[in-house]
Amino acid sequence: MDSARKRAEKLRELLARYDYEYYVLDAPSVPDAEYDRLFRELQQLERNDPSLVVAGSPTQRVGGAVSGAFAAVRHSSPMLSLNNAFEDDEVLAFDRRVRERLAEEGLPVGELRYSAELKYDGVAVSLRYEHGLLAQAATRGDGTTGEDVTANVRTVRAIPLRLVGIAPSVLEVRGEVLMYRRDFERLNERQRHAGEREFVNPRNAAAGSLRQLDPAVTAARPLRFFAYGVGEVTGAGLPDTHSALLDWLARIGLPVGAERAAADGPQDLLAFYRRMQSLRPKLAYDIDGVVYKVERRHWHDALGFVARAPRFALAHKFPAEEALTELLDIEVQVGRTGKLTPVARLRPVFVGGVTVTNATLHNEDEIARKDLLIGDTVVVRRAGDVIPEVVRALPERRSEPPRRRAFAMPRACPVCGSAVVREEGEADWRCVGGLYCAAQRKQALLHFAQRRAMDIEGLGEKLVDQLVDAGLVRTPADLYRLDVATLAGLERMGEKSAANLVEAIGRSRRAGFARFLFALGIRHVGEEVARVLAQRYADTEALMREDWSALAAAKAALQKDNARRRARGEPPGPVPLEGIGPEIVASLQRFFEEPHNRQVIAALHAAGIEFVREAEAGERLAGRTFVVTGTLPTMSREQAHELIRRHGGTVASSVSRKTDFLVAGEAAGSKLARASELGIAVIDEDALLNMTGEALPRRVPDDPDDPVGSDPA
Ligand code: 5U1
Repeated sequence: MDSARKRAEKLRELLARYDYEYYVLDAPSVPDAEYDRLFRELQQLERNDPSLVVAGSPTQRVGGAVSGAFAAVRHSSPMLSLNNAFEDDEVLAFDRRVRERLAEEGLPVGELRYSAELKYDGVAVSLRYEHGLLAQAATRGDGTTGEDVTANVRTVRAIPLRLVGIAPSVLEVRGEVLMYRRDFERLNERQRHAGEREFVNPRNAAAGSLRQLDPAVTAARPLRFFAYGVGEVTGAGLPDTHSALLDWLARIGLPVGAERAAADGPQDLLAFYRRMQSLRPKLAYDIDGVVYKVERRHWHDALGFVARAPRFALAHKFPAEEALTELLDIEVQVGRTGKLTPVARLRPVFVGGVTVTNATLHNEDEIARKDLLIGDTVVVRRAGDVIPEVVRALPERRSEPPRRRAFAMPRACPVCGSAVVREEGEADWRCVGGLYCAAQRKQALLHFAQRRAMDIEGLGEKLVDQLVDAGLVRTPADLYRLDVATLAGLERMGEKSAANLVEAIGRSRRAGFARFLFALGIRHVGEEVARVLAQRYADTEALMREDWSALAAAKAALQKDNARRRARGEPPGPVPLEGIGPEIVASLQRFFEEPHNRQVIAALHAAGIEFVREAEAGERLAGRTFVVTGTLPTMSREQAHELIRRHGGTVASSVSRKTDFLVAGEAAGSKLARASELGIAVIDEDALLNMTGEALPRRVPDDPDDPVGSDPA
């Protein structure tokens, strides 16, 4: 047998197995992108040599398999699939084809408009309503014949059993059944507790739930539905545009996605794509792209079909969020608080729109739980801006030793050789070297200098590496002794950048007290805790004088008293340092009692650090209350909140009469409506930045060991 024939056979075998896992078991072992890659490879082999095509080849079947557990349903009009585009050029080509075709048909191309909506990552179903009553529900199956899942669909509360108002004698609604991400997490938690199989992702959970043999099980699963089209319609005229059709479906009681737009041409379509791509991580459910459709429905037939996909529509897919690669090695990084983090070194792989080479593995338990061996083929996921993660290994693709080996946590710090300890009840190992450990020193300096802390522009990783390795800087206080001549002698530092850095360090001497406290890197003291502390204590002296044990005891007594008051229906009394629990208090005590830390603080004061009242650091927004909603063009919601607070403003979560400004971005919803109702000023991101007098904010690079502001150490 020649090698192409052998390869085709292997591919058919693999694809058949993956089809079975996906459609019958609802438990795929490989990402969709891997399936697509193998599928395309087989298609190519068959194109090159048509004698390789066999009747049972997966390329000869469109869509999924039918498991046989449910009765077959022949769709009265086929459930079509969509042509896919991945690149902007393909969208332009789609638009050109549509225009050419309309012109050939003698239709007024100048009146062409599109509608754009989300491509839900769920399970396609067809709902048949007869005289307004849900009569049958079927999965897509192979597009011609699906499975009868009526009994199960009847338990989905998002799907009306009876339509509202006048309904056609027959109406087939096409749409997607899906599961919200948070419902999926909860379901998997329940599955875990019950010792049952967990689902790989919300789509598979939705598919598995829909295809339960016992409808009572489906009923207990939180499924949702979004309608996006119609099949057979008898006994009614429908609106002529796709947008109006969706509005009509919503009016008769069917859930329709809110994220939609009308578009005049491909540039509008691409703008919608980009907006939805940035909205994607914030949506409650998974989407895998957007769908464009020609607005005028009576032009759809004129445009015709290619195979089973209509020419009037196009799916513009987002880059795959999961891909396969090889786990080359597991290295250990030491963070600011000494935490040892295993990091996966990966064969570079393009996923979620970027090339990923590393992913944090969090701790040794995580590696054991995922049963990862160095040398394994692993699934890597990168969703939105979330840091990449290794989801699981594919044991069936396991290589032989010596490439495959188990990971063991080092018994000494890989940077300074100090002992490492894992305290009871903790998941992490820590180096006990403290500031003796160069890795901890470097991370502490980077934390001190970051924008949200002392904001020393230009003090980046490469420079900190050199300063620590050359012994020029041991603690943050040493930074204030650096001069231009010393800095200019370092690699990649000219006179000019050295002078700029010295100036930035100098500027940081006047800091807000909360920022300074955050900058010290006290365990468990993120920005919010630092703000609370800065309200109660005027300076570091006051913190060093505090009797933390007495404070902890007083807090515990007051909290007990408040619990009694609440039980009596009385209002609770004030508790000092509200929201700061015993763990944080203990950490403050440890930090401020440690002689080395007291020395560093004294040295910082000797270097000229002086505190400005936080409001002085920026009081342009003082006394004003802001609510932020929608997707802002450059800032995350958290960054906008931080900016407002930094300038003395107050952030609220809902719009009320007390709100002064609503900062609204793309897809602002009910808050925008409420603000207009109340006559509250609505501003955009630019206006907010102008009010603060700040230039566009710089993004802080993520440190997987040390998410800014949350201090997980
Ligand atoms: N939003 C949306 N998803 N989706 C999937 N619209 C849409 N249209 C589809 C499919 C398969 O097919 C049309 C041809 C009706």
